Amino acid sequence: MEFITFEQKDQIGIITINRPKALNALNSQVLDELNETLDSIDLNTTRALILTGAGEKSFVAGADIGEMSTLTKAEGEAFGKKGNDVFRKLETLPIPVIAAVNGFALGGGCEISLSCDIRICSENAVFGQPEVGLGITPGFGGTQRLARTVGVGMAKQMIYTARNIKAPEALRIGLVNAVYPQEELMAQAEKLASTIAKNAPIAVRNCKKAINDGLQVDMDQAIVIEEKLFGDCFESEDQKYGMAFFLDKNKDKVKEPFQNK
Ligand code: DAK
Repeated sequence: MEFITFEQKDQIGIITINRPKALNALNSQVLDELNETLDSIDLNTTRALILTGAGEKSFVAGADIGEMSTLTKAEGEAFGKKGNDVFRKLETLPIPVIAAVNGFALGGGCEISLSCDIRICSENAVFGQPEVGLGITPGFGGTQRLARTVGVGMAKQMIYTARNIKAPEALRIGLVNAVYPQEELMAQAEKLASTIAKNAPIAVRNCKKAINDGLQVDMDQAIVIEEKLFGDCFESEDQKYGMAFFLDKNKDKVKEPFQNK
């Protein structure tokens, strides 16, 4: 792989988009490599994933404008499909994904962070959807996921004005959950991922699926989705162990790791 690195740290996987000369912009090769990397993750051992960008300046500065500039209509559609398929794969990955946004997250960069479950960022992070200033619409789900995350009014303002926002504003509007000094960002992302990884993995996965799938349908259907995924947990050994541990009155007992069974 030329532009993607993958590191396995116990139960946490870390994907780094590594194309710093172009501020980690997404060209076709980056998208292909990201797709391949997502396919290769061992979901039996990996319980949370972190996505970040190489360097201290940029998370992802968007889709590659140089590559896009000469596309024909058909090529533009193919590029858009490639991006959308990878972003959707990230969004529907069974395990939680944390975006550790370490700088610019513009256009496709903001959109890829929105495909992750949770966003945290460094103090120098900048978010925005500059597409209308380039003569295009956001094409990797920005018109859809931004509105679902920060609300319709704020998403429309960001997209129509193409104005970038800094980390404190991203925090205020709920685009990120927390802001950290750059040097603490990855440690904080790993701490968050470890906290998630300690919980029962089947239950965590079912929560992700219940939230994501439930948001696509009305409340009557959404609670049925939740009921089914709740019921499924009772077929797991982790549910039996987790509840038995709580009910056991022996004060000296030590909680064992969940087995993902
Ligand atoms: N693409 C390609 N190269 C990029 C890039 C990008 N998005 N962003 C930066 N670079 C490159 C620069 O060209 C420069 O390369 P060299 O000149 O050194 O070879 C290098 O990275 C460093 O950038 P700067 O010299 O510009 O660095 P500065 O600190 O001065 O400025 C910046 C940083 C992030 C403010 C600036 O680079 C910038 O404004 N970049 C562009 C940000 C942007 O507009 N991003 C959104 C791209 S549009 C669709 C599918 C997808 C999309 C749309 C539709 N369909 C399916 C319909 C997605 C669209 C986008 O993401």
